[in-house]
Amino acid sequence: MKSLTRNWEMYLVFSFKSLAIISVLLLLVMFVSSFTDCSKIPTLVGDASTALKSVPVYTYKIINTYVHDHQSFTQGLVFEDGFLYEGTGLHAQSSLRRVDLETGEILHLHRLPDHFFGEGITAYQDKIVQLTWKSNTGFVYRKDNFEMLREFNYSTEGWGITHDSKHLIMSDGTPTLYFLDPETFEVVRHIKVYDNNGPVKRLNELEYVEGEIYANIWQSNRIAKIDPQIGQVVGWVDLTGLLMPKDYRLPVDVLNGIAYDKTKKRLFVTGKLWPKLFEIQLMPLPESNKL
Ligand SMILES: [Ca+2]
Repeated sequence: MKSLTRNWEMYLVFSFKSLAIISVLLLLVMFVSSFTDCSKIPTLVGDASTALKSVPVYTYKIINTYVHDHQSFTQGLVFEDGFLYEGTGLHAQSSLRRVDLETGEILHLHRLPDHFFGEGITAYQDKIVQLTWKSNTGFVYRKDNFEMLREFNYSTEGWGITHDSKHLIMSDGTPTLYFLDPETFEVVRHIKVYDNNGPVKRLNELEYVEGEIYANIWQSNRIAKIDPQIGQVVGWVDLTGLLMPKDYRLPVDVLNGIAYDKTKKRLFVTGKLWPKLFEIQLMPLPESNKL
């Protein structure tokens, strides 16, 4: 009888030990499982908590309105040394021009050969770089007299271009932005642009503004403010209504063209065939309107 009791006690102890071991194993499995799920988050997102935050939306206040050549199919826009520089598109109509901001007068004009469809431009040091749409060809000019210095090639379509002082930054209509060595034009890295709804396509004209990349989204009234390190959209600018109905007497195309005056911190925007160019100030919408 004593022996039976002893066996029963040993059985209970063994059962408790087994239960404890099984519990620990289960907890371990749950922990590893949760860790594995987290590791599936793309490294691109980096800080997942940041990615899930709502994105601020900005509207605008018009500070100044200027004349813009309504025959200019704007594909690239920069402000440099007190002048606007504009790259225009369409076959047989593409150009690079230096423009007086106040009057809209074209001060210097370079026409591209008819078979090129001009796209984005950027002013890098003492040069202007201009892309073309489907010719895989870019041009480098002297900034002061538009003398052609060289051509270069790229494998994608050419849409927008800007720079961060270290690299040229180029769009091709997809969610990808390419960072190019400004001397060799080799791609040194790229980012995929995304917001809380996924990849953001149709990135068009670009401008580097105070540590962020601004990008026109083709065929929309929106500009994305993009973190250049990870591609996350950190703000949306809604420019709906910028061009008034009375400005539509002549055919106009989409919003396109962002230029930033680094010295006076002025932001300029226009559109393809728009009769006006605007200096605007971004106005954050209330918290409740965040996306
Ligand atoms: Ca620009």
